[in-house]
Amino acid sequence: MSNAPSQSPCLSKPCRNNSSCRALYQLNDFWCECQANYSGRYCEKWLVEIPGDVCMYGKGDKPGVFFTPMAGKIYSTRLVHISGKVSCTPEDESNWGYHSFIDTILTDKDDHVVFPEDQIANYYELPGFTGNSPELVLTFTSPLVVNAGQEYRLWYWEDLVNDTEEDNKPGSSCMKVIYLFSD
Ligand SMILES: [Ca+2]
Ligand SMILES: [Ca+2]
Repeated sequence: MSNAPSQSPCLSKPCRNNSSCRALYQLNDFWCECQANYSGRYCEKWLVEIPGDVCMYGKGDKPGVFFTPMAGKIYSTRLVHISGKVSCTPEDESNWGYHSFIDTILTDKDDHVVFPEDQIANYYELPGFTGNSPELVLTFTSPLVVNAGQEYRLWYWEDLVNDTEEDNKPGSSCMKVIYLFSD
């Protein structure tokens, strides 16, 4: 009898979401070649885009409201600016905040702060981004666990805490919301 062929590291089908498993026999390991928009060792994470634009106003208790399309874990939320500006004074305007500060706060439906992660409703700095960056990436230290159809809100900080919003321009900043997600 000849020896049985060595067992493929891909035999257990570790790669998910229609990705291809590439066996690394010498290391007894594998890597997963993901489809577009998938990532992670097992291609277990993918991008989920919320349908439509989400618009956050500078005042008037008008956050951008959206709903999670499915249950799972959110690793990060990418906000891509589409149009419009918010302002916290009559003179300034920006996509997300004020100069180097980010004033875009993610809350749940009860306005409890979800991001920034210290859960204090305040403006903050985000390395690599400013108030006028074309996009923001809010990365969670531990994934946010969500149900399908769960409501979230993106607030302009002054509107959330009702801090000098009277002198803000009435405009809104509209964005695409894209999650890095797994089930
Ligand atoms: Ca103001
Ligand atoms: Ca308000």
